[in-house]
Amino acid sequence: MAIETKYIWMDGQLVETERATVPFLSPALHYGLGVFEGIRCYATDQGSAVFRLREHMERLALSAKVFGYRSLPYTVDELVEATKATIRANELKQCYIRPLIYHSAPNLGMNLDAGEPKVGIAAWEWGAYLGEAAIRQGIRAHVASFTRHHPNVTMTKAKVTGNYANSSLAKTESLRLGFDEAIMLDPQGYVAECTGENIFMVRRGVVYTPPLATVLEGITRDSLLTLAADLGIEVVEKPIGRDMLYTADEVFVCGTAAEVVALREIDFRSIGCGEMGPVTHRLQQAFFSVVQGQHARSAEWLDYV
Ligand code: PPE
Repeated sequence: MAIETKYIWMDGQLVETERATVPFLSPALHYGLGVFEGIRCYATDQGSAVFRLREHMERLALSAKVFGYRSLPYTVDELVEATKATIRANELKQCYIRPLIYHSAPNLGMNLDAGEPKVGIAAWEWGAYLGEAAIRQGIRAHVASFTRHHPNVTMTKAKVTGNYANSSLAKTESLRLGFDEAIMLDPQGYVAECTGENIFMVRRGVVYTPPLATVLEGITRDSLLTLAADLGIEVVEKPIGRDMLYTADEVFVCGTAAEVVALREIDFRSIGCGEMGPVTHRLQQAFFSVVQGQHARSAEWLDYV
């Protein structure tokens, strides 16, 4: 189904979607030169609220810095306000938000200094990323034959558009093999992350997740670590081998688009009892309670539109 949205914010103006276009001869398109964010806005009893909006826009600015831009045409505060204006203009109660900084230049070329960053923000209704059933029942994953980025090849802290060719290779392979998602190993062979989610495992009540060196610093990941601490669940960040996933009691993934989803099977091995485990369930419930405005952390993490 095509994305339905009326207006897209393009460099300071709300433009009708049909007119929000980028030239074919754009270096962003040819070389994957851009950085982006994925953000969600939820309907709550007090109105629409964006989850950790400021942190997402701060990460966007940091992605641009890692990528090599020396300055941006907008401040984080301006991008926060532009996001809210986009949601209001499209009369959305809940939505997914996609800010994109893309490289624009008079000529094709890879030198960032020969062009300038342009900014767009789109918002549209986007349901459960891995399907409604995934949230309740979990999904089946495989370990991808493609390796996740080496931090000195294409860095993992920046959400660079071109980096997602790597995710696309793994995701397409996974779906063609009949799985729902791909687990990617880092260049050393340790578990890194999925194509668009961070990964966790649970063993004897303790939650383990790979350290940040080779994965995206996920905002949902950070939120779950905080919620786990609030619930008195111990969390350890350490390198994880793929067989540690096979022998875990529970494995789950999280991300803005995916939210919190259990992996009930990996590489044809059922994980734990083969369905969402109790720790995953507690964290998933806490997460949804936060984004629906019903949790002690809601006030801190929700930004009302
Ligand atoms: N790792 C990767 C590689 C990643 O792309 C995401 C977000 C995460 C971890 C989780 O980060 P966070 O959203 O801050 O918790 N993936 C975004 C894009 C997904 C897409 O298909 O596009 C997202 O979830 O919005």
